[in-house]
Formats: sequence, C-alpha cells, structure tokens
Amino acid sequence: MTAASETNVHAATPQTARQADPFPVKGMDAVVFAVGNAKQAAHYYSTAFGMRAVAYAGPENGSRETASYVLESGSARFVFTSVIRPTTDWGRFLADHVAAHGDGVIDLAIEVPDARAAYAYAVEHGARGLEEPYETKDEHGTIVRAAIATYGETRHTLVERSGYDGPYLPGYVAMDPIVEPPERRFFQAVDHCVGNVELGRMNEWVAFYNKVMGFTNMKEFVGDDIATEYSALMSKVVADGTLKVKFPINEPAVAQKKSQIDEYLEFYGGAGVQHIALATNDIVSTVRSMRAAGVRFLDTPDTYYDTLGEWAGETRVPVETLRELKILVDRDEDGYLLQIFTKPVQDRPTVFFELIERHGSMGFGKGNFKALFEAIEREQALRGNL
Ligand code: TYF
Ligand code: FE
Repeated sequence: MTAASETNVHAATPQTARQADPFPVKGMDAVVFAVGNAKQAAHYYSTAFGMRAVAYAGPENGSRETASYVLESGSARFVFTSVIRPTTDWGRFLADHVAAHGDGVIDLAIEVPDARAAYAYAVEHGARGLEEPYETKDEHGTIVRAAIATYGETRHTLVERSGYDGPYLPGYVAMDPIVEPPERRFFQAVDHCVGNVELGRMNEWVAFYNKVMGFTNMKEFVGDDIATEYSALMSKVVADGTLKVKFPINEPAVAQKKSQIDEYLEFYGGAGVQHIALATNDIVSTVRSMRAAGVRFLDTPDTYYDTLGEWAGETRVPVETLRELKILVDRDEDGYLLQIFTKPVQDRPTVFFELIERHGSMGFGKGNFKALFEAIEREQALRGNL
C-alpha cells in the first residue's frame, strides 16, 4: 500500500520537523458552521454532544446581522452562525451558503503563531487570499486573522491569538452553558477534518496542502485497488509536521455503484467538509451518553464482531461491549484505535461525525473501510441514492 513517494511523517523527529516547518501551526482553532438556526444547533451540540457554550455574538451585543454561538469540549471548539437579516456581503454569503449547501462547515480555522507570515507564505505558494491580515482588539487583547480559500466554498482562517484571554474573539461576550455540561466531557479534541472533492481532483488538493501549507502526506490512503473493489472512494491524508492538524481528502471512485462521495457532492452542491473526527479517551461512555441523547450511529453487522478477536487482538474494551455499541476496531504496527460514525446530522446526507479513541495507532481505520462503507451504502440505499 505504501508507495515510495509517500512521505512517512513518523520518520521526522519533532525537532527537525519544527525547525524546517515553513508553515508552523498550533492546532485547530475552530470548526465554523453556517446553519439555518444557530440557537437550536447550539442546543443540540450542548445536549447531544456534551459541549459547553462559552461565547455569543448577536444583536444584543452589537452584531445586528448574524448570531453566533461558540461551544467547547476540551480543546475542540465549534462555532455556529446563522443570519438574522443580511445587510452586508458577509451576511449574503452566509444566507446563500445555507441555501445552497444546507447546514455545513464554512471554515476550518487554524491557530498559527504568526498569521501575517502564514498568509504571506500561503499566497506566495498559490493560495487564493480571501481576507488580508487584519487586527481586532478588545479589553482581552489583540487577535490577528487572515483567510485563504480551500475546496468548494470552504476557507481556512489563520488565527493568531498571542495571549488573547477573551472567551473567543473580539465582538463576542461570555455566555453561560445552555444546559449543565456532563461531568465527564464526551471528547477533548478535534482529531481530523475530512473534505470531499470532485472526481479527479483529490491529488490537486493534496498538492495544494503540500505547497501552500507545507503539509506532508501520511502513509494511510485508499488507492485504486480498494476503491473499485468496495469503497467507491479514493482518499489521501495530509498533515502538518506535528500531526496536530490532519486533513484527509476524498474523491469519488468510478465504481459500479454510485459513490457515497457522489451522493455528498450532489446534496451538498459541490466540495465541502464531510466529517469531523473527535478524539475521546472513553468511547464507550461517550457512545452510551450520545445514544441516550438521541444521536444515531451507523450500524455494524454482528458478523464483524464474530471474527474480531482473530485479527484485532486484545483491546481495552471487551468484544461484547463493542458489539453492543457497534464500535469498530483497527490495528496497525503502532497500536490500535476504536472508532464509530454518526449518521448525517442534518436532513441532507452530508456532514457527519466520527468518535475516535487512539491507542498508539495514527491511522484512520483502514481495516474498517469495508464494513464502514457497506454500512454507509445501506443508508444510501434507504435514501434511494444507490
Ligand atoms: O477519515 C477517514 O479517512 C476515516 C475513514 O466516507 C472514512 O474516518 C473515509 C471516508 C468516509 C468515511 C470514513
Ligand atoms: Fe475519519
């Protein structure tokens, strides 16, 4: 599977990776969603995903055009924005985005140590600039931001926080949690963010991240062979030198069946973010809590668990618990991971989430692609899209 041209990111020591890093990043800053009703989205992610609402911007504090809610779980930060009444290009962009794509991700914001340097490097290396570097400040400090375009209508805002100690950004005020957050948070970080792009364009977008952000290719990918056999998609993963920001990119494969990626592209109206993976250190308790709160997960047939012991070996969680909750296991030379996928979280078959508990493995669950893609295809068939 591993072609000689693929860079093995494990080989670079953190030291040399940092010194040589042309585009240093601190991690994901936020996943920003444009939605039809941010007030209700904030409620759903509070009750069903156990997140804590921490900041708000809306008409009550000077934002007449949009309402935005900021929710956190550990270092994971989601922002939900909706339009109240569009009066500027930004308001019209958001309204058009929701009309065209439904609820979706508009921004995978990345925290960087120097937003001006990051923007300059990106644009020099071929990125389309959307916002030149600009400063905003309040009593909590100063934030520098800039934005570049990526696939579809998605963007990367580059956020320099340099000691800013407000609840999110200037313009936002602290808010109380919507419901009492759970005693134990459901997840503590964004593990990776996956994009779906049009047929034949995966390599272009991988090259974009290689050039524009100096990201390198991780060894895990789905090539032609697996694609046409059962997955109906091709996939490659790019990551920054420290592996804090990981972006798999999928494209549809030309297979007998309509690809799940084609279904996404058709219903989203083009390229965009497909799933956000959330890192948890107790997937069993998180899945129990989320199921109890009404979150629906993809089903896994019992036969998966009948043979699990033969190849997955011992894991922290007994097979019977994995079977009960439909949690998947994958193992590679570095260790293992436990993962599970929600069904789409809006009426369109577009954005969904993954929960992932890593024990050494830095992969993405390649061993589960067959079981997972069959589960997705069962759902596709129920929607009449296969
Ligand atoms: O991020 C990944 O690569 C894994 C596998 O439609 C995956 O989570 C890839 C495509 C897909 C669902 C999961
Ligand atoms: Fe994933």
